[in-house]
Amino acid sequence: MSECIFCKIVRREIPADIVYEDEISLAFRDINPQAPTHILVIPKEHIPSLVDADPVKHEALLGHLLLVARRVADLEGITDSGFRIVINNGKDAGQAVDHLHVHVLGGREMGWPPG
Ligand code: DGP
Repeated sequence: MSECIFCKIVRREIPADIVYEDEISLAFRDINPQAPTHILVIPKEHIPSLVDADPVKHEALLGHLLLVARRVADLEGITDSGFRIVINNGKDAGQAVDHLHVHVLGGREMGWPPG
């Protein structure tokens, strides 16, 4: 059984504030929010990071995650004001959890470029 913290959330072994779920994805509030809305959208399948996604096998899954992110933004009421989608990949990007996740951030104005 995987020791991955997000796999444990998928299996309900540790709690999370889940806002959306379907057969292949789960969305829950980030434990350390960087904006009024900060939600993580993950595949239920353990894929360590974006570069580990298979170009053929995971093509539809990656599209699905983005569409779920859009849906979550709708559920949170931040579609009109705007929101940001972030995928951190690897050390320099600050990826801390080795389970592919899409950050959905909104509810405040954001700067560019990101830090
Ligand atoms: P990243 O730096 O892209 O790997 O972002 C990982 C995010 O995961 C970070 O913003 C904090 C969040 N996180 C880490 N552990 C937990 C947890 O146990 N529960 C929840 N809800 N979020 C977590």
